[in-house]
Amino acid sequence: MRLCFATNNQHKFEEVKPFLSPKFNLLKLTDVGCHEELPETTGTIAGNSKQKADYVFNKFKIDCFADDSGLEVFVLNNSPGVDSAHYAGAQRNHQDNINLLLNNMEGIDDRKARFVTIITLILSGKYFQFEGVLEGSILSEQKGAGGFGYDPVFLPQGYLNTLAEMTLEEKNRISHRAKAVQQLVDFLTAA
Ligand code: ITT
Repeated sequence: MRLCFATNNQHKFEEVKPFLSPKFNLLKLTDVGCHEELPETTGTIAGNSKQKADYVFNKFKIDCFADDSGLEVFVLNNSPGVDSAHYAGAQRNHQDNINLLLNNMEGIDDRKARFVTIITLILSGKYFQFEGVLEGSILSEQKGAGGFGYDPVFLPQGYLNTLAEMTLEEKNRISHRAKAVQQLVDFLTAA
């Protein structure tokens, strides 16, 4: 089955690939001729996930899925949430985002946070959504050089290492994205 992963985020692609290959023929956006940014303007994670998949399905007429994810920090009213990628501005810089988050949380004891991923699959014109959540907390300084985004400051509940200190395989055993993708794979396998 040819299935396009509608993302311009190479890290997401690398995390998701092991779940789908070689059983499914996973295509990148560039493989289907898409070289542009995808629209993300709905204001919600579920909405943006559907919007990105919609864009690719309508323009390139291919079965596809999109992942929209965000970091929700309890004490910050669940921000950055849907704005996670551009929390510190339109430059969409991971280090700037982390710096702003740590500044906003300076002196705050309640560090509870969670990652959320919502995947939207469009298969033969039908829509399906899958959600994954990873609970944890925000450290006061960065640890580790792996992963991407907020991984260096995110400590999963029950673990001693941040997501950035884990290998891709370790992150894929527990992550929000892995949980959503596993549901996607189970659905596709049963379909
Ligand atoms: P696409 O829309 O092209 O898929 P993107 O990076 O813009 O790529 P999102 O809109 O879902 O993806 O942005 C989510 C942001 O949340 C992302 O840029 C990171 O800053 C952060 N994020 C998402 N998943 C993450 C993860 O597993 N670890 C750390 N940060 C993550």
